[in-house]
Amino acid sequence: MKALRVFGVLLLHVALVMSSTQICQDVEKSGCSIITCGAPGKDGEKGEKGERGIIGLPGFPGHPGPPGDCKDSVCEDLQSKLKALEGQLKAQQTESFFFKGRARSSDKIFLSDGDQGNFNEAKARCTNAGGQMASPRNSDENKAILSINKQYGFVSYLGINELETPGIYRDPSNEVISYTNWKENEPNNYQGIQENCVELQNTGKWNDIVCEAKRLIICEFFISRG
Ligand code: MFB
Ligand code: CA
Repeated sequence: MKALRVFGVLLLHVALVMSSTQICQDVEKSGCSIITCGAPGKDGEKGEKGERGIIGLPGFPGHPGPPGDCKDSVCEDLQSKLKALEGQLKAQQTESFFFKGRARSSDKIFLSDGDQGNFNEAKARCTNAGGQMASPRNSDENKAILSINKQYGFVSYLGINELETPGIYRDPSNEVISYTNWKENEPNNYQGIQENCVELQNTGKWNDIVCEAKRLIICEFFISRG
């Protein structure tokens, strides 16, 4: 816009110079001697401010704005539903990412983030999370824990151990266990080495192992029935 105005002023100036030259030549032709034609004189004083010009051309269209300028209630309804669905999808994606290893029994929930560790690491993880290492008390719980093994494709630790009294297996609260699901010929303290901890193999059967072995960490949390 500014460039256009500057150009216009320049054009006007050229036109004026040309017309004054024309007048000068015309006078010369008519033999008039009053006006002497020489080099152009100094610029005159700045004139008064001119009148406001005509309105300029419209500008280019702007960048597209954010979507969402609905024109009717149908659009508004769809838009709010879409927004809600997007929120739900995001929440579910987050949930399935963090809780892939999840299973339930009547009064327990079993959780695993897929990490592996030795017995002490597993025990610390689960107690720090407010639970304890998964310790099946019946075949239902054993199945639930097994389902997590299969989700990750790893063999898991159980909280059951004979650390306190060799030959006597206890759960994390130090109770002597009643339910067992040992594999054939287990527990065996293989090759005369004390295997004080227990793994849940992917057949669902138990095997005693050394507590330094790394296995899938699965924790259990009691669900209060109200
Ligand atoms: C043994 C088992 C032991 C080890 C070993 C590799 O069975 O009892 O705990 O897992 O396999 C032969
Ligand atoms: Ca064994």
